[in-house]
Amino acid sequence: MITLFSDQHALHAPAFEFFRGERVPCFETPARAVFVQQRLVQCGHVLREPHVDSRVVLGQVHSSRYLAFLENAWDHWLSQDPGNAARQPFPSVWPVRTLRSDIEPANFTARLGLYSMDNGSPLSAGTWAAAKAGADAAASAAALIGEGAGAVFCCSRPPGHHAGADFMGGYCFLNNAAVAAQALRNGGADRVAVLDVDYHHGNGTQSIFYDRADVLFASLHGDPLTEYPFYLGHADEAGEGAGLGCNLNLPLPAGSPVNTWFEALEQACRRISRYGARALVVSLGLDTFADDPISTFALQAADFGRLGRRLAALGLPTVFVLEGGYAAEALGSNAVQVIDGFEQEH
Ligand code: OKP
Ligand code: ZN
Repeated sequence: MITLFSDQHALHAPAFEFFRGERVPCFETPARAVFVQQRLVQCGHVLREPHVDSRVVLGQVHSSRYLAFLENAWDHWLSQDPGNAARQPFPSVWPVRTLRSDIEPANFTARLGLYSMDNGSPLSAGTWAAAKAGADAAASAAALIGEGAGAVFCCSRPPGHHAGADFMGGYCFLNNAAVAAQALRNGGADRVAVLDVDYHHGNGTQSIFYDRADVLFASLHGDPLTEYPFYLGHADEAGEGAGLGCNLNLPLPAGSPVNTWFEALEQACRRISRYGARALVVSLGLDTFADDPISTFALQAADFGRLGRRLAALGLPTVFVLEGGYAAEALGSNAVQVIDGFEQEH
């Protein structure tokens, strides 16, 4: 399988996030991608650099004012106070119900809140460059599929599936899976399915495509009643307008066993087949792993091979985009299990 990797990911390296009211080291670290990169190389995969600029596709899935804010956020932060170079910006106020989000405030913290769903998406100097390289990988993967590649794996970070059209959230800034799906549509695929197997619901991806019939979003994830992102991902969210019937959520109770997870995967796969997708994007979160420090599902290494084999059986050109997964040392082997399982069956 073609694998795409850019070392630009390492430019996104905030030091801490908030967890239970305290500053803790970030769970989403550069080491994550390095573990995957190293394992890919060890297993004989040849890594390529992204070669397509995602700028135009980004403008189709994100609002222009959000993109402008994100690209310039660090410079604006520094312009408040040069000492901010050693500090991390966090939002502290949000335009929730009754407040206006149509007017962009001049104040930096107010704008940061306008464009964030939580305080859990720390920025650093190189966030834009890293996130843009991930989006470029997604656009490149779609281009390679257009040229006849069977499958492409994007080894990128930060993840993307919580990022909506005009907000960051849950360690995510640019929605790489949405970029891949939109780029596949632009390349002529009539119908594209996005399957999100991350532990957390891909609220950003769902919302970007919610009113569209040309992109099916299917997700299995921890029940939002108890699991992040809490405010989206319920079973009754079926899509709206032209997109009604093109959204499938399979929330599972925290702590669900492996067989329950694979039953949900089976349902999602059958829905994708029935939809008649011409291409597949997989939001490949590996935080369903039993040893993940922030999640509660129970997959073991061999289960990731089984996942890869089931996805291959869909028989679709496939773009894999790395999302979450916080047992960093195990990420490489679990990612390669999926890839090798997929290739075995293809
Ligand atoms: C991102 B992905 C608050 C901690 C909660 C939310 C988890 C984001 C997961 N600081 N963080 O879907 O793996
Ligand atoms: Zn996750």
